[in-house]
Amino acid sequence: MQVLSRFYVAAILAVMALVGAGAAWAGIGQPSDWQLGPQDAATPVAEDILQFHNILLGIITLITVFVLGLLIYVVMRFNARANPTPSRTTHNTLLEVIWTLAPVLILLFIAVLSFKSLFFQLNTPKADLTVKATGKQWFWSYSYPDSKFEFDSIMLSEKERKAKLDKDPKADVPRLLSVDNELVVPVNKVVRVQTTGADVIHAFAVPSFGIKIDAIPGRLNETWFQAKREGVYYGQCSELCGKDHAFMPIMVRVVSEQAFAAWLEEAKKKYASEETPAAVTVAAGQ
Ligand SMILES: [Cu+2]
Repeated sequence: MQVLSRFYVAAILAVMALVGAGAAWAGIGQPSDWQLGPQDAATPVAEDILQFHNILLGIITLITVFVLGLLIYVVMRFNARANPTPSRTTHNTLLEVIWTLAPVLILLFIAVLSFKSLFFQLNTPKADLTVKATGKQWFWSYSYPDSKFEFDSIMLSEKERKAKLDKDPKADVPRLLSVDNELVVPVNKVVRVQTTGADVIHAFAVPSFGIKIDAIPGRLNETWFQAKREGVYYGQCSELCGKDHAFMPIMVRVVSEQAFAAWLEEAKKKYASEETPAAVTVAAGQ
């Protein structure tokens, strides 16, 4: 018996250590090895979602423990040996009212919290910058409507990744997430993201920003984020869109306001000169 209880204590301690370390393991901007739970939050919306997630986790843990306790009690108290002559009682009005009302109240509480979160996510505050993400088979195009340029963002192949790593062994080029031209935005600014699809339905999702929104042909969807920390944040297309659905990652670099202004000037020149209509490229046999 003692060996068994020691085993249980060890198991409970191990689970607690895992849960406690989960926060430390959760990657910011990208998944990390042995991660438990969602990626760390980098925006107010993501923080809100994480908080909601933690509250729900508390509620379902309490309910599960309560139901398990009831089951154990019934098994111990009312088995044939402990209770040889069972009572024939049916119906208990008070009990029935309680077990109907309690779940309703719990669900109402969850509904109110989730509506609050939903409004927060869908109500874009006054935006400092607008970017438009167009999902294509199978890459993203980003445009900055205020600055009138657009560019394609294509996943790095294994060869391109290796070349980058050869040049700089410390380069942060996660497999299947790194791209050639990433979306660049300033830190602490409200960025409005408009999404649409050029061919089929895609979805623009960045876990650390708490955003996931469909990119639908013929429609303009909108979401927003306000990154609180500089850094690189990754996401993926989250709507099954064809054979290379898994290979159209999203990479967002959040930089200081000065760095963004400098990048914007450069990008205007760089992407203006690359404006070759696709038809011309095809016609030239390239
Ligand atoms: Cu897609």
